Parts: sequence; structure tokens; C-alpha cells
Amino acid sequence: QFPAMFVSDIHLSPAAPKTAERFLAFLNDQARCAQRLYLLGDIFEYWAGDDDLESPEHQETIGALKTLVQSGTELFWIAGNRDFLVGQTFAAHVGITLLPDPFSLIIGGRKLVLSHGDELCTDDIEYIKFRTMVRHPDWQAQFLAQDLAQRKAIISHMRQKSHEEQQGKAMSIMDVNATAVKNLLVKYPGYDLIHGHTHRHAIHQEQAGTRYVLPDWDFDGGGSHRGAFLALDTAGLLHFEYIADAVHLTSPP
Ligand code: OKV
Ligand code: MN
Repeated sequence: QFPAMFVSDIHLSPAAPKTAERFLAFLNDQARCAQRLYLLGDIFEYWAGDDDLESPEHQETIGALKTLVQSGTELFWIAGNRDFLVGQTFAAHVGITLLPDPFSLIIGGRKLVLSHGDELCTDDIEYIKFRTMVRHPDWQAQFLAQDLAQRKAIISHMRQKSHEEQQGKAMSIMDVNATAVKNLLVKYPGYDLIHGHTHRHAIHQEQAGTRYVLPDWDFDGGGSHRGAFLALDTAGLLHFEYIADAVHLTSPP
């Protein structure tokens, strides 16, 4: 039994069936060895509102999450920039606890700050503006007042537009800002940080603590095979990754 496991950026979608299969296997197998599982954002490629609970494409995932909860693992959720519309209805239905971003905890004698990580990407000013808008309760209430089909169409349009714009964007602005990281770690002295979002799988020794960056999962791209999670035990944070369908204890890149 591990006191906790941490994972993010699965980007579940019908377009990535192998990734979904790997994640379901993780929920049914490795995650059962965790007393607590922390899902740190962008588990879904997008979430259009809690009435999306009924969609056939989500039934397997929701079933596996529920089964995991019933087997005794406590589930905690931090919203990502793609699934921030997951709400209390979803949380109650599945049996997860929604956490604020950032969230600090002391577990197994370790001090950890958990975040999705998008809020640390302060160089992407347009994105931060967009984030502030869509995280506002009034904006969300207005958005959620529309039909599910309408909302899905809006999100699909945003995704198309973003895909076109992304081509011209510098990669560097899509990484975390060093000052934002420092400010967060200084605010939580003696804490280490775990986040996802940037997909820049690594462990960084920052001045004020260690920063663990979780990778995204991708088992669908041509030949690509990528997925990892962190597990806390008495020895510290262990790094596990999938290599040729088996789980290996490794060091991050
Ligand atoms: C992903 C990023 C675009 C960075 C929107 C509800 C809303 C989901 C969404 C729309 C955008 C994700 C899903 C995309 C990442 C960007 C731009 C920068 C820095 C809603 C639910 F707003 F309608 F309520 N989105 N897309 N960026 O195009 O894939 O990460 S996205
Ligand atoms: Mn993200």
C-alpha cells in the first residue's frame, strides 16, 4: 500500500482508445495499491458540464473510478484547463473530492503542494485572461445554461481555432514561469510541488524545493508509448512509467 499516488494529463477521448485502455488498467490495478489517488487535471480531453455524465463515451471511465472508490481508494481531483467544468454533481456521482488549486497537504511525513500547473504559465498572458474568464462562477453559470450540444459545439470550435493559432506560438511561453514557481514554493516553505499541464516530464531542484512535473499519457500516436505516475512511500516519491505495457520503477528524464 502506498499512502498516495499522483497522475495527470490523461486527455481521455474517444480519439485515443489505447490511452483510455491504459488508464482504465491503471485504475483497476496499480491505483488499487494507493490509499489515496490524486488526479491533477486534464484527465478528460474536455468536459462540457456534469450532464456529460450520461454520455456513452464516459461510462467506462466513470465506472472504473467508482469501482476504485468502492475498493477503498480515496480519490481527489484538481481541475485542469480542459476539465474545469467538472462539478459537485460529478464529484458526488463518482465519489471524488474536488480540491482547490493549489492544494497543500502533509502526507506520509512529506509536505506537498499539488497543482494542475496552468496557473504557473504566466507568460501566456492571453491564456491567463481566458482562464480568469472561464473560471468565474457567473461566466460558468451562463455557459452551463446552454444545451449540452451547444456547449460541445462551442468547445469544438475553440479547439479548432486554438489548433490553428498554436502553430505560431513560441514553446517557451507555454512552460511555467520561474518567478511564479518560486513565489508558490516560497509561500509553502519546506514543501515540494507536483504539477502537470506542461507535459514536460521532469524533476527540477528549485531553490525552495523540488518540482515534479508529470507527463501526459499517449499510447495512440504512431509508435508513441508514454505514461507515468508518482507513488509516495516511506522512501519518498517513486516514479513509475509504462514501458512496453509493463510498469517500471524508473528515474524521470
Ligand atoms: C487547450 C490550451 C487551448 C494552454 C473550454 C469548457 C469553455 C473545455 C474547453 C477549450 C480549449 C481545451 C478545452 C486548448 C490548451 C489552449 C490554448 C492555450 C496554454 C470550455 C471546457 F470555455 F467553453 F467553457 N476547452 N481547448 N492552452 O483548444 O484544446 O494549455 S483546447
Ligand atoms: Mn492542462
